[in-house]
Amino acid sequence: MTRNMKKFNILFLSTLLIFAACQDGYIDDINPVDAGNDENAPAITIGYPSSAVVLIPFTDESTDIDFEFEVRDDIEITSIAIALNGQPLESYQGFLDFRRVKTSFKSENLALGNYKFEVNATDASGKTTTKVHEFEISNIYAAKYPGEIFYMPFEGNVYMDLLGEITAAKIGSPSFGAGKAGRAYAGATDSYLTVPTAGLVGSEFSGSFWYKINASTTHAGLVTVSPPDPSNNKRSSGFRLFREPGASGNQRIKLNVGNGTADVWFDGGTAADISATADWVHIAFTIAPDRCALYINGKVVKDGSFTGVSWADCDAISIASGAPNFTGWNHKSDLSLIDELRFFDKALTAEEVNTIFEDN
Ligand SMILES: [Ca+2]
Ligand SMILES: [Ca+2]
Repeated sequence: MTRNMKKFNILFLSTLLIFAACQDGYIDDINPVDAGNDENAPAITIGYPSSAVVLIPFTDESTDIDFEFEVRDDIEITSIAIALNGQPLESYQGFLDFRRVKTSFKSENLALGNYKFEVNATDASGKTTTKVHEFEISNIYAAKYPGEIFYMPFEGNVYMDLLGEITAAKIGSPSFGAGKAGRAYAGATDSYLTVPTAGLVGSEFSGSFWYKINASTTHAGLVTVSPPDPSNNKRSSGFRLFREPGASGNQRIKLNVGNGTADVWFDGGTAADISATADWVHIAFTIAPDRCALYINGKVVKDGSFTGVSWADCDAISIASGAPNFTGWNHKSDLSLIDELRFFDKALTAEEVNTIFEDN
C-alpha cells in the first residue's frame, strides 16, 4: 500500500467513525440549547458560619468572620444581597456563571453577641429566596470531652479554669512559656498552683495534660493531692502523679493512689520512662472505683485493679509540685512546662485518652 493510500484509508475510517458516533448521538450538535422554563427560585447555602455558636478564645472580645455562601439557580441568578443584623453588607450582580455563585465576605472586629446573617437572591424570572443564619459569637469555653469539668489552657496570663472559672492559688513565682498550644505553665523553684478539691473530685477522676520536661530537678510532683501529715508523705488518700529517675538517665512517671487505708502503685517501669530531653509528651491518668491507669502519648503504660479512691483530708490539688503535703521524698516543684490541663469527673476510657492525645 502506498503512503497516500494509507492516508486515504485513515481519513475514510475516521469519517466512518464520526458518522457512526453522530448516529448514536455521542456528539452534541452546535445549536444553542434551549434553557427551558424557569421553574425554581434560587437555592442558597450558607457555608460559614454554620453552627449556632462561633467560639473564640476567652481572652478575645471580638473576631473577624468570613461569611461563606453559595447561590444556585436553574436558569439565571441576577442579583444577590447580603446583610448582617438588617444592615446591608454587600450586593452582587453580573455573574460569570449564571447558575452558580460561590463567594465570601469578610466582616471585621465583630464583638461578642448575637447575629443574624441574611442572604437574598433573585433570578431572571423575578423569583427570590432568603436564607438566614443566626449565631452567637462567644468566648465562653464549653467542655470538649465527656466528663470534662476543668480546663486550664494557660492563656491570657491567668491560671484560670475556664469551666468552673476557678482561679488557681499561685505559690512562689511560676510564669508562662511557649506552650503546646499558645502559652503554657512554666515551673520555677518552690513554685506551684493549687485549686480546691471541692467539686472536682469523686469516686471517678481523670487528668490530662501536655508536658515538656525540664529534668534539672530529678524528682518532682506533677499533679498531687495528699492529706497533711508531719511526714509530708501520707499516701492513704488522694493521689500522687510524680516523676523520679528511671532507666538510662530517663525520667519515670509514676502514679500512687490511696484507698483510705493504704496506697497502691501504678509504676510502669521502663514503659513509663520519658527522655530527660523529650519534646512535648501527653500524660493522662484515670482513677475508677475498680481500676487505675497511666497513659503516655495515648498509650497505657501501666494499669491495674484498685479498690476505690479516698479523698480523706484532701483539700487541694497541687499542680506542678508535691508541695505542700507530698515532699517527704523530695518531690518538690517541677520546672517543666505544662499545657492544656484538664480534669474529668469520670475515668476516661483508653479510646477517650487517645482521642485527646490525637487532638493535640
Ligand atoms: Ca430560577
Ligand atoms: Ca496553652
